Amino acid sequence: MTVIATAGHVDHGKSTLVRALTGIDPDRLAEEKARGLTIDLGFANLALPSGGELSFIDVPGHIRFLRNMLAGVGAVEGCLFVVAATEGWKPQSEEHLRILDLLGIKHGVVALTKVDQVDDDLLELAQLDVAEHVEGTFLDNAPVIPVAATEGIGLDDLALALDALVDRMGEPIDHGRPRLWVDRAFAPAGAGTVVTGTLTGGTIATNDSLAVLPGRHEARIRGLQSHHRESAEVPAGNRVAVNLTGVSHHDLGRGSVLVRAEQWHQTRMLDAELRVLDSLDHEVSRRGAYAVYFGSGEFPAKVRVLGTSTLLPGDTGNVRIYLDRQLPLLPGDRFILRESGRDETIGGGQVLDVEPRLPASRAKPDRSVERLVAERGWVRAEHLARLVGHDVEATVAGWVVAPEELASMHERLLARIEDADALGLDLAALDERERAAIDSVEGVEISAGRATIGVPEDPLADHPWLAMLEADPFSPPPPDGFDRVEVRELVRRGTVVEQDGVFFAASAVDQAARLVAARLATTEGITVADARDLLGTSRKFVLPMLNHFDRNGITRRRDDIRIAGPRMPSV
Ligand SMILES: Nc1nc2c(ncn2[C@@H]2O[C@H](COP(=O)(O)OP(=O)(O)O)[C@@H](O)[C@H]2O)c(=O)[nH]1
Ligand SMILES: [Mg+2]
Repeated sequence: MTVIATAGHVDHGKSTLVRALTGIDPDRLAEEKARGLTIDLGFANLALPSGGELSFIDVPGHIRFLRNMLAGVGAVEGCLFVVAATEGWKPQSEEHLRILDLLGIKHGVVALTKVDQVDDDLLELAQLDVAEHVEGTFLDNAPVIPVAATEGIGLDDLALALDALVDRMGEPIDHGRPRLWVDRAFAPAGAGTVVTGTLTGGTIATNDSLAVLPGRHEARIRGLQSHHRESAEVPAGNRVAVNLTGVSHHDLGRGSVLVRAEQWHQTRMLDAELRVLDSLDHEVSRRGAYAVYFGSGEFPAKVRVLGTSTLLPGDTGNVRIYLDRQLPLLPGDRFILRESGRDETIGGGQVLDVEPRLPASRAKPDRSVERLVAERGWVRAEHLARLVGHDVEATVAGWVVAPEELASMHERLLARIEDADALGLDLAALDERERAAIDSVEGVEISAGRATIGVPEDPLADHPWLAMLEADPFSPPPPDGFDRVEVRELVRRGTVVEQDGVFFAASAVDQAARLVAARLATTEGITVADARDLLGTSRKFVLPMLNHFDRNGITRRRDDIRIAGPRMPSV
């Protein structure tokens, strides 16, 4: 479903046209009905000839209510632009067109109203007037449909043109990051808090928990309505009424915004591209109290021009905007900038960077992801996604890294691996970024929590102590002077056997077992003294050896002799 806004000068017939098309009077308020004047936003749905549905946000044309108009157009992508044939182009025709243009709205239909009040010549003049004023804008090639709402003239043609408009606008974008700018909040009896707005960016569903911003409130969706129908979920691009629990209607209102907190970066400072209106009669410098309009909201702001010190009418330049509260914004978000004091529209544009890192004097904002990464060196992929509004593939485990940062990290890690002892670099000694990057060091091998380059040579192969043990198998030397870590590792591997504080080469144990087995083949048992003589060693060594045999079932002890155990090697 598609949402569009009306636009155009006051009294040109916007509300009358919406009512004639939809049967719904968008002027809801008693004061509006009494004065015949739109003050605040109105809403109505149209069943299109094709079977689709279109929602209108009807905006006031009177200059005094421009901020309400801005709240209505902040989240739409198309418009029904109304010009009365009787009056032709008027100041708010111009201002509304400029605003829609600055907001990046690309699609529209022009209704030339009150044609029952003009003759053919005047109608032709009005058509030329419109054509001249929309030239070079997004309405340049838009259809212009003559209508008289009060007489029912042209309404079918307009409905067809709106159908084609909806086609041209295409499907609303859904990037899984719903955002609902609130345009109304109220508390109907017995229903908690209800807000309405235009949903963009993603789907919301009942029971979703949403952050209510600005502020710290969390609310849960108890019920959802779109086009006056209850639904369990509502996709992007729809008008929606949301029944919320957990938040009072006093805590939110027009300009509040509902999002999933974890998906958005909330910012008070942003860099943006600003297009200054041609028609402005002064330059834009740093002074002045500004109001910036995002979505349905109006927010006080300070502005600093980046690069040059001032922007002239018609210029496009970059500015840093300082808000007085945090908003969930993204690059590409459109805004209008007005000067509060003079009550005039300065211009508008789009957000470039929601988390500027460089001081204003050096900032050169644009929308590239590469710049964001380059300015940070290292940025968590999930944080970057919040800064750009879409997922970015991580360079190394969970991080997006600038190429030159990663290269220098690799160099540092390589040097540390080369400096490490033969077992390799202990991963426990690395910080988080180093650990994330170590996998991608060229040629690295990770094993048992250590990093080496290439398959590590076994530092224990041909160990000198092992050679000494083998050289004197039954009177082995102690490991004095050898690295304790290496000694422990040799025992762990079973290359060396430890018993009662004495270390034997495993091969010595095997050899001794075979000698004892051979002797026990000829006699029932041997004493310690027999074994000592058999191995040609002393009690100091033969006792641990026999104890090792007992423990491993090679021999069994019976009083003072050893007899064959179940694991005695066969001879
Ligand atoms: N004769 C005639 N009057 C119209 C037509 N459309 C609107 N009007 C009248 O113009 C006045 C302003 O209309 P309204 O819809 O309130 O204008 P808005 O301010 O643009 O919303 C009302 O008195 C309408 O009855 C039309 O097509 N023909
Ligand atoms: Mg109106």
